[in-house]
Amino acid sequence: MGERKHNKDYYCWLAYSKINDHDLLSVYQNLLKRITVLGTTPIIESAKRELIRGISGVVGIKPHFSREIDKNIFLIICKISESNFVKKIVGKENIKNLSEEGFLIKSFQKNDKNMLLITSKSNRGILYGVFRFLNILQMGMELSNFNIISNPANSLRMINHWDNLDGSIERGYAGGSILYNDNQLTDNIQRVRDYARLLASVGINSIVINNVNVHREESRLIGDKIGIVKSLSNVFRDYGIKTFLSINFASSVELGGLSTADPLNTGVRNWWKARTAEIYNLIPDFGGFLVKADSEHRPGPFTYGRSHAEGANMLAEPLKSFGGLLIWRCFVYNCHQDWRDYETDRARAAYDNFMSLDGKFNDNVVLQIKNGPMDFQVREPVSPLFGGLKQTNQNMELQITQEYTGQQRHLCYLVPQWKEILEFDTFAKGKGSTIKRIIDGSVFPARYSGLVGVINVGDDENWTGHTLAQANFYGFGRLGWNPDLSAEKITREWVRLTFGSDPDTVTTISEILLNSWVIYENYTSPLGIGWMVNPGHHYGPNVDGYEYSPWGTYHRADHLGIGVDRTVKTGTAYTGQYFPENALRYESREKCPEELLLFFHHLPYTYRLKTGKTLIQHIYDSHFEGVEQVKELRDKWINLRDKINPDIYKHVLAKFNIQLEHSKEWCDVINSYFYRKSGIPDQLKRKIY
Ligand code: GCW
Repeated sequence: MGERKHNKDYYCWLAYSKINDHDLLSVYQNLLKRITVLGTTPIIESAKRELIRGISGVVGIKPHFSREIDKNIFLIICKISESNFVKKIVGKENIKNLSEEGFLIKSFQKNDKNMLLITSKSNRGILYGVFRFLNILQMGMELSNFNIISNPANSLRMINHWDNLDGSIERGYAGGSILYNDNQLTDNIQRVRDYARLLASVGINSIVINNVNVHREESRLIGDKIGIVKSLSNVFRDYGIKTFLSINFASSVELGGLSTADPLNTGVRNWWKARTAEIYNLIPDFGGFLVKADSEHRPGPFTYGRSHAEGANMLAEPLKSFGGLLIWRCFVYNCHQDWRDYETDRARAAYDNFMSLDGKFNDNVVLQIKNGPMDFQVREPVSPLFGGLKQTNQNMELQITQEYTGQQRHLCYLVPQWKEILEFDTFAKGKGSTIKRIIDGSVFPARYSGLVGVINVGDDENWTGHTLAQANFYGFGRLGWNPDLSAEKITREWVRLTFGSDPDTVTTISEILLNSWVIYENYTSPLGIGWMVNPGHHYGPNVDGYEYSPWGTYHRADHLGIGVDRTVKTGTAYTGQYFPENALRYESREKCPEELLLFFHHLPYTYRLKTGKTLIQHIYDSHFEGVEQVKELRDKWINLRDKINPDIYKHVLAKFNIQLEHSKEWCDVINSYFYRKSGIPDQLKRKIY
């Protein structure tokens, strides 16, 4: 009905372009003109709408739906419980192996005819199966011999929005909020629906719709502004996505007019009980709350001399009777540090604050831990809380929005970084206790756990500012569903769905993406040191930007050396928070992985790396090299000129031009700084300002 036409990049990986192969096209047309779909729930209706969109696009016909299983219809889509016939086709073994949200795509024969079944135990699973099926069509695969069982590894696959009601987004780099405007719900609800499709297509099943920094206006989302939450949850529900809210720990004071937010105070407890009941009265399948407490000036239980377990459990209790979750962030650290203080170490903070609380949280509380101990830097070790905590539900929080990784002006494709994190072995329960197995609950049993991403979308036509940053969104979803997928596989998939199947295009764009993270690292902050950005907005180089400020993010560079001594022997003893296998590696200069060397050690500029180069020479070289590598990325892109939609081609080229300019600035600023500090010249005598 007169749906607005958008630019191509609006449709992301769901553009559903028509396939070129005529023979295949007529096979598809024949098989898909009628489809059996049983069930009439809203999620099934979404699946049907998606089938119409997808098949109309890829195959060029609009399918008709039948509500009966008929031997003349090739494709059957329904829940297992809808039909005994389907149950038989699925078979006992598959029924046992399918999880609640998983799906099965299975070829079978009936009366000598090939047929195909998409089935699941749940409506959600049907929707996920339909999206996968539409991928299969886009890839132009033959529709026979399928027996795909796909279960999500993580029960929580969650997006966090840092959107504020006024329409701004904290750390948003793609325009304003798609959810709110001027303290109201957006008037473009169709866009929210389109967004829900994108989320469901990569398996996201929950969403927090407002910033963890909950200000005055957003506090009202659990009060007189709850209507906004209800409207959004109506959209997301149809795509199998549960809606959660970030709440203000001090709401009982700011909203309820009480004099305290003490979690052990009966008045406070009753206030939350009543609030929670009212929310569920309006939104019976509401997901729960996310809380940032005692962090960066947000209120929390510390004010009242209470622990974070007491704070979290107080909120979790009333949620429990409605099946809700309480998600509590571990991003708690001292942001009033003095740079002369060499003992306080921000990296230690999450572990120091939460380890002693292991086992003290209610079973519907999930701790949300950032991937690293600092704050989404281009390179950090993995937070030692993963594996440390054994009796606590845990989520890992990743930042899809590129606060410290080029803010969607630079290309920095994060899937390789996330893969490294997920594959990291904590040794918590012997070898193989990888992060991916900790967050999916298979090392230590967890009732609820999973992967959370702070999303990178805004109201720019292409959602993510930089069109290639859509790949981070896609890749996050894919890893949440299946962390075993390789970065290469995810990348090629995304490129094919977004740019079509031309082999040269797929290979080239995949290479561009896969190399971009390390390139970004090369021309920014070396060897795990991080930061060195302009304070506040965090874009562009400023070596001492945070060096003398209270945020605890120091590099400790002087005229002799650089790096933070976090060893047990002579430093802050942060290395001791890891299990021995990792602790010993990090403790030793020689064994420490070089990309993290300065995170763990303070070293002289003359220290020799494994390449034989001195530390200072490495800094010079990697920065000059990083700039050259950006040029190479741009050249590769230019070579694709005739193969890519002209608008997207121009847009991405413009981004690469900015990236190149700004990478030069990084290179110049960093190299001049360290040349001046150390007095050691570049062996290759390149120009250093
Ligand atoms: O990285 C810091 C960001 C803040 C953010 C905070 C957090 C939402 O600079 O903007 O606040 O982390 O994760 O709470």
